[in-house]
Amino acid sequence: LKQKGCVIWFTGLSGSGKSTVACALSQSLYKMGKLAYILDGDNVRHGLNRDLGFKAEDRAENIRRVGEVAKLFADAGVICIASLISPYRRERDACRDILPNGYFIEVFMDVPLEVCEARDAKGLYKLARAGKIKGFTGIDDPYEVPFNCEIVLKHTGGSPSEMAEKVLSYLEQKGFL
Ligand code: GGZ
Repeated sequence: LKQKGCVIWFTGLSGSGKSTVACALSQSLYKMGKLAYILDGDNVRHGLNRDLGFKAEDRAENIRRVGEVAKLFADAGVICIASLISPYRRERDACRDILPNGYFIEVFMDVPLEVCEARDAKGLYKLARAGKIKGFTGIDDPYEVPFNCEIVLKHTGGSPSEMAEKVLSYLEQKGFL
């Protein structure tokens, strides 16, 4: 295997398109013959992190564990794509800090709450507004915008595959492809 692994870390609100773009990215990488793997908050929470909920310390632990697993994948030469709300700057930075310089690529899905809420694919915002889900990110739980991320994707920035394209050209430019 002649592949340099790295971690591509998608962060943003629920409904901001993290998983969709992550999926488009992984498909493009697959077509290029690159080994990529997605660690999705929603999925990981069914297995590795099934003991964790959504209170602050659980989210922090969720981020930490996914960061450690992502590092293992990257060490093994895989392009690991993490897709978690990961609302805390400190925990995201801690994930960055366990990787060599340049190997942690933070992608911020910069989508306004109004847009995410209007999408409401799973009806979770509606439940949160009704008070049926407590501590929902963006409604009554914090999201800390990144200060130093490598890539910012806005909802006005094109289709999911066009956004994935931006990440691909970044990877290309940095010698990961
Ligand atoms: C935020 C929640 C919550 C609360 C359930 N707050 O859009 P989804 O449904 O599929 O993705 C969200 C997912 C968030 O899990 P993460 O592991 O990415 O979160 S974190 O990084 O903060 O640990 C959402 C659903 O779980 N969900 N309850 N209270 N999102």
